Amino acid sequence: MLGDTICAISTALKDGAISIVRMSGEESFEIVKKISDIKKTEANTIVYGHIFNNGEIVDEVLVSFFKGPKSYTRENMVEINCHGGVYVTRLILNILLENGCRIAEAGEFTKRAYLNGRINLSEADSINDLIKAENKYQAKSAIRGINGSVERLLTPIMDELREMISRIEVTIDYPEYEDLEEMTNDIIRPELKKMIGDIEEMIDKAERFRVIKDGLKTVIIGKPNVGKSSLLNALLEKDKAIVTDIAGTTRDLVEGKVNLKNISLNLIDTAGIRESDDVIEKIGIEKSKEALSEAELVILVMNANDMDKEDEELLKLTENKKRIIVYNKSDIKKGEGINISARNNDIKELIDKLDNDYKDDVSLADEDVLNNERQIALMKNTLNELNNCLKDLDNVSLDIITGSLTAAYHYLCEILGIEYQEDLIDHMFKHFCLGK
Ligand SMILES: Nc1nc2c(ncn2[C@@H]2O[C@H](COP(=O)(O)OP(=O)(O)O)[C@@H](O)[C@H]2O)c(=O)[nH]1
Ligand SMILES: [Mg+2]
Repeated sequence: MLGDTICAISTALKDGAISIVRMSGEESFEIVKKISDIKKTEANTIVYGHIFNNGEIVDEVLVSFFKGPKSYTRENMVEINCHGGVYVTRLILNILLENGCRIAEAGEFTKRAYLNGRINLSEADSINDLIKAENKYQAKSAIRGINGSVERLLTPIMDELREMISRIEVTIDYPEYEDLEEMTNDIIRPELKKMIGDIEEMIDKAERFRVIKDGLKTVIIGKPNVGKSSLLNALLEKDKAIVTDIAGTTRDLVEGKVNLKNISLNLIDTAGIRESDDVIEKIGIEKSKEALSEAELVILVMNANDMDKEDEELLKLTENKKRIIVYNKSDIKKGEGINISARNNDIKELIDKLDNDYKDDVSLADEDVLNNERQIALMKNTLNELNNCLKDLDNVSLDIITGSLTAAYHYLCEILGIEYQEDLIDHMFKHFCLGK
């Protein structure tokens, strides 16, 4: 238990049928008794009653009582269902504050759930992800996360790693100990390689799924007048960017989001890249190059009837990027590859290509995958440590190897937010007790 009793309005603060004001902490049942005519505060019941302020009825409410540890935070919790007006809801919150509650910080209920050991850190991440989810993939992966997907994913690797560390430790500290096979580089190397392979796959899946969930940062590039803005408009199905036959019309970046069947694109239309003396256009071209460097996908637009040196340069500029080359103005002339006519909204070949390229990744929604940047970054740290280990295996002593392995293990614990030392020590202790 963390001491004080906290409260907050848990529903959106606008007019609605009902609002929920929540409390968590030792005092929460007592506080309800102080401010209402409810005297029975039994666990797992919903009680009808009235809240009072200076002897006057403020609202007619339904109050749910959750007795810790069987509650969201593992503490005693109360949820007051009141009428949904903003005024009444705020008034009830104020009455709670005047009667011994403290206003909760953002996320504090979930933080208590974590600190009291009901959920791990990755599950807390997922609760936040679910609240913020904007599409079915984000929601699906968040729900899996709340139900322990990351722990399921990490447990086998953590078990292997822990086993490896403790076996090496025993080899170092008890060379005479014969029940356990002595650890040598020839035993460690293949195990390490397997772990590295598993982790690489995990990171790769997480990154591919992140694109499915959050959309792909896509930049439309091409020389002036090839039809970039027309393509943006066709994809967005509305006239967002200005289209003219004057080269250099688009000077600012124009953005929009489009949801295809399998993938969402966070689209940016750019100023056509070319040599220019116009001051404003030049700034636009700089911005285009910047957007290009950050892009996860480039759609390079060209016209088959008008290919020249500028197109060659753009092909070169984008050669190390993931890109799709499209020939626009196919009504005039077709090119070798994907043909579209943006002005006529004939962009099916491009859409099919995009949906097809990402169709396999969609099924990742039904697998356990790392959920967010924090987890992916920590997983990359783990990978780094293990790669170092593998590299140094023949050159350094076993205790230095255990140092790297322990660091790798530490990062995995950090993903789940668990105390790594205790966990490791427990495990090693078990080994030491074998027959001793
Ligand atoms: N014939 C033809 N003209 C097009 C097509 N797409 C765009 N245009 C025209 O090409 C000119 C330049 O288009 P715009 O989208 O502004 O090109 P941007 O400079 O690359 O953004 C405009 O006059 C468009 O109407 C197309 O598919 N076919
Ligand atoms: Mg344009």
